[in-house]
Order: sequence, then C-alpha cells, then structure tokens
Amino acid sequence: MGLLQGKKALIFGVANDKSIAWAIAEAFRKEGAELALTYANEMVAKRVMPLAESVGAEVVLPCNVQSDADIKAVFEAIGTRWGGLDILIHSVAFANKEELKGSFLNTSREGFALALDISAYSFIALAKEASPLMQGRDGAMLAMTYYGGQKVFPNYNVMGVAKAALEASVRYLAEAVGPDGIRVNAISAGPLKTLAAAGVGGFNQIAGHVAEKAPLRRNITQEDVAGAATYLCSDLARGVTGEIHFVDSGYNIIGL
Ligand code: 1JT
Repeated sequence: MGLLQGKKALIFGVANDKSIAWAIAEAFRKEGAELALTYANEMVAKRVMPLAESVGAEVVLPCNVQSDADIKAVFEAIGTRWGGLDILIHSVAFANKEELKGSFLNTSREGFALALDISAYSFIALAKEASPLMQGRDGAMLAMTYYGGQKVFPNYNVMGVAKAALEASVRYLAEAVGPDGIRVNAISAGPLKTLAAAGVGGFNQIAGHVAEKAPLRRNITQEDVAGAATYLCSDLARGVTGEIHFVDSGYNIIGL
C-alpha cells in the first residue's frame, strides 16, 4: 500500500513540468494520494491543465495567492469536493527581477511587500483556510525554502528576507496548529533548474559551486525533494513538526 494511500493533497505552485510542486504531485500520486492543483494565472494554465489531467487531479483551479477571494474559492471547492484535507503543499515565491540582483540596499518598500506577501504571508493565509478541513485527520503542511533565508547569498536579497519570514512562520504555525494534530514543516532545497531559477543571473555558477563543494558532490533533483516531501507528509513523520529539512546534498553543513 502506498505511503499516502487515500490522503487528499492540495498543491500550490505547479507552473510547468520542472516545478518542484509537479515532482511532488507525481510522487504523491504514486504513493496513492488524491490530488488537487492550483496555478498562479492564465499564462501557466495551458501548461498546467495537461499535467493535472495526467495525474487525475480532481480539482484544478486558478489561485493568485495575493487574493483572499481566490484563496477562499479554492478551499470552498475542496470542502465541497472532499469534505476534508490531509496535505497542503506551498511551493510559491515571487520577487521583482530587478531586486534579485545587485545591492540589497536597492530593495524598495513595494518590492519588499510584494516578495513577502507572495512568498511568506500566503503560507499563513493558506494554513488558516486549510486547518478547519484538517481537523481530526493528522494533517501535514509543507513549504519550500532556500538556504538564502539563513545565510547571505549574492543577489538573493529580498527573497532571503522572505524565506527567513517563511521559515519563522513554519515554526509559529507548527505551534498554532500542533494541538489539532497538524504538522508544519519546510524543505530547504538546493539550487534547482526551475522556472524561478531561469530568471536568475549566475545560476549555473551557483549550481556548479554546490556540485563541487557539497558532501554528495552533485546537485539535487526535483525527485530528491519529492522523496523528502513524501516522507514529511506521510505518517512516517508523525513526530516531526516545525522543522526546516535540508535537501541540498549536505551543502549547508560545510563551513569552508
Ligand atoms: C524565487 C526565484 C525564489 C528564484 C529562487 C527562489 N528560491 C530559490 N531560487 C533560486 C535561486 C536564486 C538565487 C540564488 C540561488 C537560488 C526567482 C523568482 C522569484 C522567486 O542566489 C544565490 C538568486
């Protein structure tokens, strides 16, 4: 029997077949989960629809996580269709491209608010709507983060601050919903070639450095992240909450 047999999983953040969220969807399906997917906007809809169909997703809806109305509509649909929810995946981030390069001093008030709204606050908003649907069913919530939320990386800038807020939110949410038996964790993934990474200057250099210096001497894959996500959202991780779990070939343990 699959590790997630019969569990109902709602996944935010599929943009294309390189998305971390997509690798998670495929892995969850293989382990017997039922899936619902959301996508950010009409631009990605034509890519996401065929993917959703190929895993038999029962609910596929647009959701701009900046919109309370969009979020409400998604959870209303989940409540109607499933009557409950076991797993929530947050794999969503955004920052203005101009603020992911050069000096951190050039972070604007608007850019800061935007990056933190989409990349950190949205997890809190989704958790608030998900928790009533997770009552009495050992729910699990999972967010995606990056080491730039803990240490300084060139160009990561405002995203680093957003990931720091997201990681702290994982801990505060874990405490808030823990009494209801709901667990909240994050995976800190090593650099991956996704749509998000495509817009980042010098990304290949970063990936090359990790492959050279990390204990495993390679970059991670989307499937590596999906494997850890499967464990963290399964009952095997029933005693694990509030954790930032690195899936980074061990890069973060190295000092020099
Ligand atoms: C976003 C982007 C969030 C790229 C991201 C991200 N989280 C990780 N990456 C990849 C990355 C980016 C930089 C980096 C290392 C990894 C782009 C769109 C907005 C959200 O520098 C060390 C800059």
